Amino acid sequence: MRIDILTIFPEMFSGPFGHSIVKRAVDKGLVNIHLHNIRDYATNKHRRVDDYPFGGGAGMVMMIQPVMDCIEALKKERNYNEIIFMTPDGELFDQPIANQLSILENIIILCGHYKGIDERLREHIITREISIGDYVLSGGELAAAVVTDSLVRLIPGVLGDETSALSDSFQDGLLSPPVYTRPADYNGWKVPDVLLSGHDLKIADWRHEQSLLRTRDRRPDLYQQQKPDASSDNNP
Ligand code: 6GU
Repeated sequence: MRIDILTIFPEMFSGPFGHSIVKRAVDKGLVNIHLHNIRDYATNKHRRVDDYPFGGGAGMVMMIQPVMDCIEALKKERNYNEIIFMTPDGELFDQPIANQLSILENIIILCGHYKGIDERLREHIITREISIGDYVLSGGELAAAVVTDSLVRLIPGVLGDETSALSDSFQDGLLSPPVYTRPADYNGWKVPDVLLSGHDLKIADWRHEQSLLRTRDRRPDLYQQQKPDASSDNNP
């Protein structure tokens, strides 16, 4: 998978992409992440990428020209499956969207700033608009880093078997069960006996039950969407 990120702050990505799983995936060649500074494509004298809004009002608007020239240059080299614009009025990002995007070959992610981008970019060139939640960030960079991280960990080979993304919270519509490590007794704080039992089937049952309880208590909205459990079909 190749991800091209268009931003006026490429340095903001060195933290999130320079560590842990994303860095390992890049180093292993499982994903290619390219950062493009939109300002490098501005042709005007002061390399401006924003201008005043027609009709007046507060805030600046990201101009068409530098964004368009950057995207056109990329599209000359390869086809893109999606050109995504990060924006708080986009579709709410979730695990199913992450799964969809993670199987694509080439995507562009455009990070917005200022008051927004010229609407004509959204009409004519953007294919998908994504928000990461109902709150406002100063720009699309942090949101793009969140989306990229969630995609990269789904690419086959990025995670080992022991950390398989299949066991992540949300992957089956449920929250993950609690986990414990040594010591089994920390000054009287004990690990549930079943986890020390060595009984794999009982442990799997306990974890599933904990997932259900957690989801019911913390995310009733997700719990409601659960398919009825086959084992309770015959219950009165
Ligand atoms: Cl994608 N951008 C900005 N600026 N704010 C956000 C967002 C994106 N998603 C949630 N808030």
